Amino acid sequence: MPSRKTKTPHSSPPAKPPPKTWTALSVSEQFRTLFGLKKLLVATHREPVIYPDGTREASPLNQPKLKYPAGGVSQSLHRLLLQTGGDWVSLKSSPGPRKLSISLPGFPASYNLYRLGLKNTLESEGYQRFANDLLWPLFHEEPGRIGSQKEDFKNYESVNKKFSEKIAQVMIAQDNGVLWVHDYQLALVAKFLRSFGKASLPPMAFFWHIPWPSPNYLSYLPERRDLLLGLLDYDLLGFQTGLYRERFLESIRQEFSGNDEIEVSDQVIKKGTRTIHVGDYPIGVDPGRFETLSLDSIGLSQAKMFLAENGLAPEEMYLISVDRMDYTKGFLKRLQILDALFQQFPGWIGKITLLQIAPPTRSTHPTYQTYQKKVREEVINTNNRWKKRRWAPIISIERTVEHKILAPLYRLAAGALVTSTNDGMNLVAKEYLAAQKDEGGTLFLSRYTGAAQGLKEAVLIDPYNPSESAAIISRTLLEPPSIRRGRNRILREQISRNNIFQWMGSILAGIHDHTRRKE
Ligand code: ADQ
Repeated sequence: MPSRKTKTPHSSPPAKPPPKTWTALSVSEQFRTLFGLKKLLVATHREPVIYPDGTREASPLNQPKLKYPAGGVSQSLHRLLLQTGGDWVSLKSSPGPRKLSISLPGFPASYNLYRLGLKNTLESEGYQRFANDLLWPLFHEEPGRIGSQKEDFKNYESVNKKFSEKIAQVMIAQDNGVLWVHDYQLALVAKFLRSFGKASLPPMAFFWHIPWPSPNYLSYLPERRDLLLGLLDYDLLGFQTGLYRERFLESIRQEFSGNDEIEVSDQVIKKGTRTIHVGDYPIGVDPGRFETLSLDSIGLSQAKMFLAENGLAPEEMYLISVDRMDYTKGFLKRLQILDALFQQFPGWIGKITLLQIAPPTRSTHPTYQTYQKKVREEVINTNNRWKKRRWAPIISIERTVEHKILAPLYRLAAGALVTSTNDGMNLVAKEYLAAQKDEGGTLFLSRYTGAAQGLKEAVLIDPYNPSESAAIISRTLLEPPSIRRGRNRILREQISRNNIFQWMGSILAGIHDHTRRKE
């Protein structure tokens, strides 16, 4: 007879029919219905807070003011845990203590953040290299950018193991009802947790945020079987789209074709006595939050000030692009599209500007240094090629911009230019739509994003075909407003329905169903 502590929620009812529109509150209510008093445990590579530099250690009388990074996912999970309470394990990347209790005024609960410090620099560098110099380019189908070294997998394993040890400690103390691990940096956490031989583990869900490539790309990865088997140690595997899920299943079929222990069907993999649910759960944004921010009068005047400071007059037409300066976001392709636009349709010269908000990312990596240098050079070249009196076609801002200013910047833009050459989903596309209450702006969306697989009404462009993309952009910008509005209405309806809370709610319901089926 299992102890009360280790029992899975036998008596919990099935999930209620899903609400029409999910909210943070409905997910947290659903969580309570499904998991009772048990707590959610989240694990991510990156932490959801930034502890301020130079602050003395916290004490009850000296609570430092935490900052929050701009990322869409971490901030949504953060808000969910502030509704439900829970625990979170991630790497420590700013000063401050190893454990923080996170609370915010206006939210009913708080959660514990356990911050894992890596003392061994070589190990930490190897882990990051395996994740960012091998898995990242490979899974974005860019094998030419692979820069990892042979021993890096050992370090990747070792850091995943440390995560698992910390998670196991937290589970003992907190009696968590479900573990939810995120992304390609932490694929092996479940494998190590199982290897510790604990009699009972909570159901373990995993979400893969980046694309799953065509199976032939996996052959570049010597450790592909370890990675795939590691993933099969989770109970639920979530992918952004049906295409990525199918490719994952195909990878398993190809890699383990002669293995009688592994049986693959559409949504389920059987491995010995275990069943692994494999689903597609397209991630969304919190559209209400972006819409409200985009309409806020203070934010709007700050955004107008921001435009003026950067040389854009209020009546000037601009396209916006917002992404980390990563090669997968297609910065060079974007500049080629702009070139083609001015070449093919000279009427746009002096009439439209690209506002590119692009904080550098992974800047210590040589691949990124070279890429970012090239982007900067090409921005200068494009500006020199097309500038006219005081006007230049690109304003490039290399820093993060708070969402309260970003949302009105989205709203004021004539369009958003998303040019990724491969992207798991792309939240910026959905944030842009959420900010179009006036329904006036156009999303120009790369066909190589997960978002394009769901947002069928969007104006799709092909970053590998600059001249066709330029023609589409020119034509669409000249369309009557009624056409743009009609299109946006459908797209906005879609992102409202498939919002971030729906994503969370369906994954939590999926992992709960898994537990029920096991009983
Ligand atoms: P990312 O590659 O980081 O995410 P994306 O989905 O576009 O890409 O999300 C970026 C987030 O960071 C957005 O919320 C955006 O607002 C914010 N952001 C980016 N640049 C910013 C800036 N300059 N200032 C402020 N905020 C900025 C990974 C995958 C994606 C997948 C997400 C979520 O690569 O494919 O969509 O995870 O699963």
